[in-house]
Amino acid sequence: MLHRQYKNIIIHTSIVRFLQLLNTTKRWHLVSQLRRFLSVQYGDSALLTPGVKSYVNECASLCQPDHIHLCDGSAQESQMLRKVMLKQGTIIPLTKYENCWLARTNPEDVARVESKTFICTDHEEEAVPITPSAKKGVLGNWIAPRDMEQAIQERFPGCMRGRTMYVIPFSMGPIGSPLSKIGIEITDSEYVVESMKIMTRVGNRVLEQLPGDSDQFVRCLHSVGKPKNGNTSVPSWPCDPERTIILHKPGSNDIVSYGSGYGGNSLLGKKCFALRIGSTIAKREGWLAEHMLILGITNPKGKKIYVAAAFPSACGKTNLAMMTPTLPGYKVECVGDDIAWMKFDSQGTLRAINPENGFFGVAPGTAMSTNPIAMKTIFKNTLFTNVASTSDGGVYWEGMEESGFNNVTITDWLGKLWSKQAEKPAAHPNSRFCTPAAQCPIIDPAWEDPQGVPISAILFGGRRPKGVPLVYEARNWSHGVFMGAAMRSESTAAAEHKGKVIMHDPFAMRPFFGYNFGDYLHHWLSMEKRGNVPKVFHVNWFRKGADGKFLWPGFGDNSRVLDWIFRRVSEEDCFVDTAIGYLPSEGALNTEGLKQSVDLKEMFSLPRAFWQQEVIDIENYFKTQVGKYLPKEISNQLDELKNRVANM
Ligand code: GTP
Ligand code: SPV
Ligand code: MN
Repeated sequence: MLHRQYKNIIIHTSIVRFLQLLNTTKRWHLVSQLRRFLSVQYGDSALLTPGVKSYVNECASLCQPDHIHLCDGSAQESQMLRKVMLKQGTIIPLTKYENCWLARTNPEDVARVESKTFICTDHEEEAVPITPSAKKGVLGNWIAPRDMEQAIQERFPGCMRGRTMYVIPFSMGPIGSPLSKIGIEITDSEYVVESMKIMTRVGNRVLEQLPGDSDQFVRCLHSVGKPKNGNTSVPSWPCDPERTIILHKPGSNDIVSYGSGYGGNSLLGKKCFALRIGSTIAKREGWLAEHMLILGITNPKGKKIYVAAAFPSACGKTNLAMMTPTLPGYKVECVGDDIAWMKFDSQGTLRAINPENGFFGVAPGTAMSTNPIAMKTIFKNTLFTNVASTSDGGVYWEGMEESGFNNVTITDWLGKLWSKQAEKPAAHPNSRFCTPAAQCPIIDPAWEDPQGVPISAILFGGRRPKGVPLVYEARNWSHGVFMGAAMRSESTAAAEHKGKVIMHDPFAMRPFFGYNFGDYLHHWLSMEKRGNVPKVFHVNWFRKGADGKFLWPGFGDNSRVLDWIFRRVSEEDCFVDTAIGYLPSEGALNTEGLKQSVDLKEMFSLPRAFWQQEVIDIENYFKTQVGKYLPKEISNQLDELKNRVANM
């Protein structure tokens, strides 16, 4: 209806460039004259700065879309895009709830593809450690500028023919915050537009933040792509899994993503911008961009602290960020569930913002018994992906059994009728909800504070079925940085890994580093000189007993661990010194009112053989993966741990 040929915007841009040479009044007059015969597209191109305009032109001439749509972030626009998606069969309405929708993807496009994700720098070692012993590094993939250009030229020319190109101006972080950054995502997916409108702040307000004469935005080009043979096997979810590629060029703040419409592959503000490009900006500017949730916790005395926690994908960030404490008198409030940008203020306090505006959370396992707050958040204005649906217009996934579902039929994520006897899960293990953060009933009052919230503790954690205790504290900052570097976790469905293996995932950032991990460690260590560094802890909700069951009930009971951390932040003497760090002293973990009996002795035991092997594995990992880039402080920490473990 409101569309205009893409060619027009190119003509339009040259005219606007000319107009910029004129004074404001003359310009305004001419622009309004021009708009009269050029306005066939959606949105107001006069709002674009010259930098944005030339980026849009560049992308349009490369991708050759039929139409260009400049997103204004409005509800009317969403209505229009939903109509398009309904017609294409990309989404179906979930009539049981208010303004909720379900998307089913091409089954070949269900998770981030780490093996096809690259960082492009002139020299390889700027992006990844190069070590003689590593056949292939696992701390990221490097691509040469020439090869990146070739990859683009092989995929993008004409890839949007027959489609509309959407231009999404978005802010990571509250609009106008000194900690926020702006991006422009170009995409040919309505699903991406609607998801970005939930996950980030989108619209004209964002453009107003860009100074007219500068290019200070991250350039994010995305196309779902077209397979070489022209066949889109699932027309409602076009993609090109064979040629999917996700490219980042930190030097020019460029992200280029082709072939996938899913999550972190296509919602480019998230992992691509806020972490990969973000970490390089943060390094340059002296702050931290991390894969961390942020929560506020108030103790029974009314004292409040904020903590940030890094767990790998699908290891419990959303659940912890929204937890309902089982310990009486405690209150948890949520600032963010996935990403933290942290910077010291002029007083030397580490302050964090959540750059996102929504939650892209794992659906399976989310239930009233585990995460009631998420359940109270997600049943309005939410876009679900790859969950199962019910015949009464609702959703279903593994973990929701407790809510009944006896009088309905269930259709699985592939669109097939499903029964509880089926061997395969109804929802894809990486199925997700995409929901506005503001709807969360325990969203923190300061979650959009432009100054960020003060961070008192940093937690690292992962899925460690064996040997790693529920919680322990680092002896000092360098030891804490070492703990982050030595993190390991069982693989999950959030990426393309097969089977359950214990993988090294330093800082929960392994798939998200934008630059050499050795330099990243130096940067972390340098934080101690920049301000008052928080205490560092390691947590593990996932230790299993001999029966193969979790030793710890987790979820709301994790408040007991937060309570101990809170007391340690307040310098309470409630710890014992051990080989691996400070553990809660006998009786220090509050277990009053625990609903199940917990084998505390087993949960806090430090098996000597396990830790001896752990130290060897860490040493081996550092040697083969980080090599000469490993800071001396970190290898010293490893030596000290090794000595302590030897004397355990
Ligand atoms: P990403 O969004 O991929 O970064 O994941 P996340 O870190 O936010 O993980 P999330 O909170 O979505 O949890 C993933 C899975 O872990 C879900 O199936 C949860 O039910 C499960 N989980 C979370 N917390 C706990 C816990 O304390 N104990 C146990 N046993 N499982 C948990
Ligand atoms: C993760 O995998 O850590 C996620 C989901 O948060 S995605 O946005 O796909 O990266
Ligand atoms: Mn994540």
